[in-house]
Amino acid sequence: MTAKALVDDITEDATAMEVSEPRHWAAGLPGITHAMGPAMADMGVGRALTLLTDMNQKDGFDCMSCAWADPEERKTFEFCENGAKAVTWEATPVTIPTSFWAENSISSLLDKSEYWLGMQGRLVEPLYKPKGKDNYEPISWDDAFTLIADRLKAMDSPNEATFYTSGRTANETAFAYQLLARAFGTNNLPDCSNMCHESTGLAMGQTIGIGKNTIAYKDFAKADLIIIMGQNPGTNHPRMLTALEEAKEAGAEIVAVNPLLEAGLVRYKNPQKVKGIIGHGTGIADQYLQIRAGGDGWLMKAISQRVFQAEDANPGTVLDHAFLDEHCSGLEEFREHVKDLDAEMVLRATGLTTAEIDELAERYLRADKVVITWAMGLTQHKDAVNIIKEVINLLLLRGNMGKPGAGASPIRGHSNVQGDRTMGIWEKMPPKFLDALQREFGFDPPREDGYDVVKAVEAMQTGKTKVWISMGGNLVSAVSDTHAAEKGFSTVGLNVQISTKLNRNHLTVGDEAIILPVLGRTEVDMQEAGEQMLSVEDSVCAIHATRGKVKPISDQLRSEMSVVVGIARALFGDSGPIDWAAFEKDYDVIRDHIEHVVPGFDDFNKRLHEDNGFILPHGPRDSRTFPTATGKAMITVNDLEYIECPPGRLLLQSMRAHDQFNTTIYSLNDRYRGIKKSRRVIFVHPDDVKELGIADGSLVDVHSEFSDGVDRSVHAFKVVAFPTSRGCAATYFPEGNPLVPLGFTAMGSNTPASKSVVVRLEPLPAAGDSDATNASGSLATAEH
Ligand SMILES: Nc1nc2c(c(=O)[nH]1)N[C@H]1C(S)=C(S)[C@@H](COP(=O)(O)OP(=O)(O)OC[C@H]3O[C@@H](n4cnc5c(=O)[nH]c(N)nc54)[C@H](O)[C@@H]3O)O[C@H]1N2
Ligand SMILES: Nc1nc2c(c(=O)[nH]1)N[C@H]1C(S)=C(S)[C@@H](COP(=O)(O)OP(=O)(O)OC[C@H]3O[C@@H](n4cnc5c(=O)[nH]c(N)nc54)[C@H](O)[C@@H]3O)O[C@H]1N2
Ligand SMILES: [Mo]
Repeated sequence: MTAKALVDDITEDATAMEVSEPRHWAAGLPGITHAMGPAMADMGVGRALTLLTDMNQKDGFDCMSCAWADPEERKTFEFCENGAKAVTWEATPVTIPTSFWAENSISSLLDKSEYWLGMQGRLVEPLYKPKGKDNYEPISWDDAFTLIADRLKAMDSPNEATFYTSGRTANETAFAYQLLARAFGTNNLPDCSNMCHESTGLAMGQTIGIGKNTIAYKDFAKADLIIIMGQNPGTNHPRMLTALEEAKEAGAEIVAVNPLLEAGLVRYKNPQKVKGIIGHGTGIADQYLQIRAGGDGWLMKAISQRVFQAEDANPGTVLDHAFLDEHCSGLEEFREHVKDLDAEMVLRATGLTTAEIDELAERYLRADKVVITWAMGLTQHKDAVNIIKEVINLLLLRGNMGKPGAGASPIRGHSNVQGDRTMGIWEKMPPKFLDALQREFGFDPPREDGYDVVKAVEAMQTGKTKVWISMGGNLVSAVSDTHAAEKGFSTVGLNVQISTKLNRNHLTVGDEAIILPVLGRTEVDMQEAGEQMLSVEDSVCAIHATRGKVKPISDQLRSEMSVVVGIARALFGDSGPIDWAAFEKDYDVIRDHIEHVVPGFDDFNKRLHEDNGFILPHGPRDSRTFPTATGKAMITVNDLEYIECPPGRLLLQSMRAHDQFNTTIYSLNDRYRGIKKSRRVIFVHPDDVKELGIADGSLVDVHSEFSDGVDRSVHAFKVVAFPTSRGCAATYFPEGNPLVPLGFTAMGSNTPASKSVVVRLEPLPAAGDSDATNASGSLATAEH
């Protein structure tokens, strides 16, 4: 089957946008019918039902749409609308025919949008772009592997190669892939996590000794209070709404902290319940704090200050003294520090009222067991690491860690981004891990840190990268400063993309490029020893099996493991210390190696085959042991930043629409926010729209303002008055990425700070004026 002609008409024109009232509830019946509709239409009822009923089941495959945890008791349909979209997008019967590559030059495809590219269907044959040519052409698997190995061997240093990973890769493949990079001699292993929860990993690593969730799934239902910060679960982790509904039914209070009023945080209509289908559903947030972007650290500190004040009023009854004495350091310094907290600054930085902050403090003090969850609304700020440390401080004061119903809960994004890290996908894995690799495989791994995402793009820009290999993902669109990234990729000698679907990173290439098409998570993976399964780790450290269920869309596809092994054998031959060929035949072999290298994986094969998985050990969660420098949980003193926004400017964040998965666009609509037919939107508070003298619905160019003197802008976005906090604005990613300089990153974690961007809006001439016709164009063309 080939792509429908329909997508040829898509111009992504802001003037085509239809705007209606945003929703005040999420999911429910429309969610399910929206979900089932496209799946059924595209792939037929049989295939669709097999996929949807096997999704997230114990003997099925793990949904690739997010890293949300699975409940112990699975329902018949354990999926959400957006999971169904992800599956449909991957398991589509539409494939890209060989003729497509002769008919479409690379430069002509660059004019198409990500949406259009993704809609062309699955990649089904290895492709090669030779030097001096503007088209991909078919190449055999063996020739592709030989060519990659030749280019790697021809380099002056292994550090001229970079091995990127997106977070869908399963544990076994990720382990083999990092082994390939390190056996070759480099730690250049950037990954999507560098743009995602890196700030979390750093802040939690430094304070409690581990960068992962301190709660288990069942803790949600045991909590008295759940604070959801900087996260939009209605769109990005929809199954979390079921856990929140259960928590509410068990008596928990829920507080949402978010500049935008997000439908899923207001009300949830559970499609699996009668009251969700015909009733009003469940109200989610008991208190909704529309905070100024970047202000969360100030809010946390202000609550901590009120905790100390309550303790002073009733000594010995508010702080958890037993926990603090035994397990924490830094209490007195912190107590002194927050005494002087500037109340005016708190109000300015949070945009909240004293009454709102007092109310949250009262809720916090009333609750014995508190969970705080967060995602990109905290991690992608200039001051993200400090902000997250303030979350940890607040939790520690009342012992909200390592007990049932309480803890710090960063919710991961990509479905195996957490597992990839556990497996060694990181540019700076600790010496302990490298020593274990050395013992297990008998080679000396490189010890100097490699590039993270930002450093990798900087290295490309200075011509330091000869070979780039991507295990999934679409870095050129995902990273900040789109045009700088495009320039970087154009200097790379050989760009190898291991992918399921066509995206812009296949088109931003230098001399040579190779596309290697792989099996997706839904497809059966058959190797010499029989049908293979893989494993993933979710947000709450649960390792479980994932098995493809449907026949691969083409018999030319290889598994990601086969591709890693293919490159490794072409590069190292079959006589070295590592038996690569064995990895491919039977994935149990690599699981045995993982067991020897990575702590917590004892009896890996047995526990995966027999029990379908297990929970990784976690000191703070299991026994209140904190593997930090001091052996204690560290309460920290952090000098918080305040992002100044000069008059006439707005503080811009970029986030996901309901019909997208990162750079993959399923449709141009964002149902909950009332947007249809175009993504070129900027949401602004109605009073700011007025104050700026711009008409609601008019078109503007958005310019960011940084001291490097470069004018970065995106063209022709529609202004939509929307319930966001004053002085803040929001647009979608990746459309907003050209506005963020590459070097504008979170302090410490180097994560692009794409949610703290100061912008100004420049109105375009009104419709009817000759210039306004310029307002159409895809991401590909409009910003050049
Ligand atoms: N359907 C779908 N699911 C996904 C993804 C997807 O693209 N589509 N992506 C996956 C990935 S990789 C990730 S990382 C997760 C992302 O999941 P989220 O973190 O929910 O993703 P964003 O859309 O970036 O939403 C960020 C939220 O933070 C809020 N926010 C922005 N700035 C601030 C701030 O300063 N303070 C506070 N308190 N809030 C703020 C925004 O208004 C928004 O509601 O989702 C995963 N799941
Ligand atoms: N401005 C702004 N920028 C952001 C963000 C933001 O909120 N705002 N969010 C950041 C975050 S949190 C993240 S995680 C990154 C995401 O960055 P990436 O992970 O690099 O990007 P994705 O869009 O998830 O990658 C999609 C591509 O992966 C490939 N793919 C899909 N499934 C598979 C598979 O099973 N195997 C293989 N080999 N390939 C597959 C397909 O070809 C698809 O086109 O973006 C970051 N960029
Ligand atoms: Mo992410």
